[in-house]
Amino acid sequence: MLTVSLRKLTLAVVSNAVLTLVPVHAEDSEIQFAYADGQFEPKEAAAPADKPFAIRVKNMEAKAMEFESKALKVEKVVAAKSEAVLKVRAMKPGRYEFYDEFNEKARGIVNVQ
Ligand SMILES: [Cu+2]
Repeated sequence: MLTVSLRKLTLAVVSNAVLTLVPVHAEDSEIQFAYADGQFEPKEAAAPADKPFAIRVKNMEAKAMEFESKALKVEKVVAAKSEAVLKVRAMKPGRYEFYDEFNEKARGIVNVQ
C-alpha cells in the first residue's frame, strides 16, 4: 500500500533528521605523559584553563603505577604496560603537581593556562 510506504519513508526521513541534529561533541583537549624508568616524560605539559581536559597516562613499566594529583583531584592506578585516561574538571590557571603514589619521587606539573 502506498500509505504504508509513505509512512516508512517519513520515519526514515525523521530518524535521519534526528541523527543529524545530535550535536557533535567537541573533544576535550588531552595531554599525555609517559611513565618509564620511574619518571614522567615530559615532566610538564600545558592544559587550557576553565574547561575540562583529559590526561592520558601511558605506563611503559612492567609494574603498576598510580597517577595521583590532589591539586587536580584525580587519581588512577595504571596497570603495567597499559594506559589510562583521567578526566579533569575545569581548573583555574596555575601549576598543579602530580606524582606516582607508588614512587613519590616521580613528579610532574600540569600547567593550566
Ligand atoms: Cu592514591
